[in-house]
Amino acid sequence: LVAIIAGGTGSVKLVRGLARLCKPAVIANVGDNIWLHGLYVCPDVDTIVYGLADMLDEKRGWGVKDDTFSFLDQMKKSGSDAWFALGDRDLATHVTRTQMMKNGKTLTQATALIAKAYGARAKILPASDDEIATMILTGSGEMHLQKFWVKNAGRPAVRGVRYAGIKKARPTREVLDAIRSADRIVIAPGNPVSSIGPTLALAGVREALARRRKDVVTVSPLIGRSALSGPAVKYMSALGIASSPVGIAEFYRDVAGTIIIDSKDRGMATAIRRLGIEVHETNITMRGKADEVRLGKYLMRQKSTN
Ligand code: FO1
Repeated sequence: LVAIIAGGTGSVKLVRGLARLCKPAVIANVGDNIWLHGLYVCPDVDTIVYGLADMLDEKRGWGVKDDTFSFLDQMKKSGSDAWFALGDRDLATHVTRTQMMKNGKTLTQATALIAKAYGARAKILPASDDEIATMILTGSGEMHLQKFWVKNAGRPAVRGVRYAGIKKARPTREVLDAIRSADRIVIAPGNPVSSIGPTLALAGVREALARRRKDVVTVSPLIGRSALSGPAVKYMSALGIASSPVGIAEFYRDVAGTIIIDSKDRGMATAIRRLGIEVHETNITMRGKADEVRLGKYLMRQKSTN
C-alpha cells in the first residue's frame, strides 16, 4: 500500500501518476473546506476525486471540466454575494455530500460514496471528519483561506496562519491506519502551510509519520526561490519558513527521510543533507500524464537509509 498526503491542485498530478501504478490511499486536506449557501464545499477532496475520475478541469486545476456557471450567475442576480465560483456540475457534488452528511454520514463515508459513483481509481480519505478551517491573519483582520485567496485575490499582506478547530479535531481511524500500514508514504508537492500543514497538525499525525520516517518521501513543491505559483511564499514567510527547497526540507525534517528536489536545485542538496534528510534530484515538473507516471515510478524506488 502507498499512502499519499495530498492537498488539491498542487498534488493531484502526482496522485494521478501513482494511481496508475498502484491503488493508493490518498489522505486529503480538509483545511480549505468551507460552508457556502448552506452547502459543505471541500475543494481539495473534490480536486482529488475529480482528478482520479478524469473529470477535473485541467486548465484551472479545480472544478469539473466543461462545467457551466448558470447557478452562479443566477445567485448573483438574486442578490447573493456569490464570490466562490461553484460550477453547475460541481454543485451536484456539494448538494449530494451535504445531504449525505445531514443524514448522518461522516465526510469519510460521503467521500467514499461520491468517489465510487464518479469512478475515482483510489481510496480517498479526508484527513479528518471534524471541521477545521485554515484562517489567514491579514492587516485587515482574520479571514478564511478561501476568502483571502478567492474573494480578496490573495492581495492582503499575510501576518499569520492558523488552523481553527485543530485542537478538538482528530484524524480519522482510516488515516492513522493508512499511515501505520503503508509500505511507502508520499507527501505530495502541495503548499506546506495550507495543503499539507492542516493534516500534519491533527493530533498524532506528525508523530505517526515520524515513526515511519524512513518510508516517508516528499517532493518539493518549489523549484528555486522564485518560480512559485499561488500563495505559498506569502504563507511560508508568515510562518518563518524559507521559501526554497531547503525551507521545505526543514519543515518536513522530522517526518520525511527523503526529499526529491528538481535537478535545477542540485546546488541546495548539501544544505538539505546537513538537515539529516536524504536528497534525490530529478525533473519534478509534471506537464502531462507521462510525466506524472514517470515521477510516480521514481518515487516508488526511493527509500531512506538513514
Ligand atoms: N479558486 C479560485 O481561485 N476561484 C474560485 O472561484 C474557485 C472556486 C472553486 C470551486 C470549487 C473548488 O473545488 C475549488 C475552487 N477554487 C477556486 C479553488 C480553491 O479555492 C483553492 O485553489 C483550493 O482550495 C486550494 O487547494
